[in-house]
Amino acid sequence: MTRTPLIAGNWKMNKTHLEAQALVEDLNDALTDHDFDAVDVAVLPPFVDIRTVQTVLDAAKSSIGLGAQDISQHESGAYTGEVSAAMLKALNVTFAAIGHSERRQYHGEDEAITNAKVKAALGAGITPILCVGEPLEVRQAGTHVQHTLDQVRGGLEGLSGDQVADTVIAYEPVWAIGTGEVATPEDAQEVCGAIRGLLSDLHGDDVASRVRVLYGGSVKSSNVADIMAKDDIDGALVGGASLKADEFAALAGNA
Ligand code: G2H
Repeated sequence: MTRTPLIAGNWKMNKTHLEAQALVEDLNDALTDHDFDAVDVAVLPPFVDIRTVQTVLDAAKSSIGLGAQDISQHESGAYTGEVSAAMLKALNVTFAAIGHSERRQYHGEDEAITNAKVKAALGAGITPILCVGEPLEVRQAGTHVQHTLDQVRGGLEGLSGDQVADTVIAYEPVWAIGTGEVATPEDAQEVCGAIRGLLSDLHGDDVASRVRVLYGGSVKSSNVADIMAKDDIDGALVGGASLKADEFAALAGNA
């Protein structure tokens, strides 16, 4: 099975709506010659910027995909501050990051929550990007593979094989996030390969071969090619390097 790589830019809590407008316009221009059949590109702006970014992408008939950085597990109602899958879907959002390590660390998101959010996204036709990965102390203890696979198992609990095939999994070792300390391609492949192995055990080779597994953590235009040369790595979830149009376009071009 050939998987189309995905480069997704997680803007985190950066850019006002006017800054977001400028960034996505510049990015769309910078990607004029990009082959979107070969490599998918998406941006994940803050919630308040999504409408603005959608308007720019629609007007330009852009092939850049639109994602959210989070999604509510609830359908609607008295959940102050939450944004539902239906609201995102109505803005042409096609991806939602779920269980990013910053959500796990600062908002207490555990497997029950990530699992409910994955189901909410899939229920609305939004592709979940389930983020998993170990903190430094777990890596140092040598239990990083088990730790990460437990997060995958928990996040995908109760899904059918077809639903699993519609998800994206992003392996982001916490010690490599925003630190400039990128995992070696071999480190990343060890865990991404183990994730695909788990998917195969749970749902068979066909499903496992359809799931895109991304690496995230200090990915830049200069290191993306080495990381993606590995068999089980199908793209990248990019933070800091997605905030400059030229750098992110170069990164997508090198993917
Ligand atoms: C990991 C990544 C994006 P950065 O959080 O999800 O961020 O590329 O800045 O390490």
